[in-house]
Amino acid sequence: MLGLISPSPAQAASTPASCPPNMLCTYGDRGFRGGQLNITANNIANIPTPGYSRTIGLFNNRISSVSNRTDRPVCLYSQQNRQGNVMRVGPHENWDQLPFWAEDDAESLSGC
Ligand SMILES: [Ca+2]
Repeated sequence: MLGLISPSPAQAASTPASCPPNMLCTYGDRGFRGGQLNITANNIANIPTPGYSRTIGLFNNRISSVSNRTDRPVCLYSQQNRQGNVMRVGPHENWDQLPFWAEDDAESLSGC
């Protein structure tokens, strides 16, 4: 083999025990640690609603890892109201460390 192909964090990480089924779990630290904010799949389905981003107020620019135990993709945005850079988290993906350009940068989220 020429070179080494590293698995993405989504492939490398397994589902954290702290994240219940049908929840999107966001964490303030890498490795599913630190403060945790869970959002139900139903609430994700109800996004986008203007101002939803207030819900992650305390988590603004803090999210470092994510477990998506819902059946729908979720997008994290670097600015309020679904603006800015977009980090897509697929259904049942586990990111024990967000990409450098997305870590500590999300301010709003939605189904996508
Ligand atoms: Ca963080």
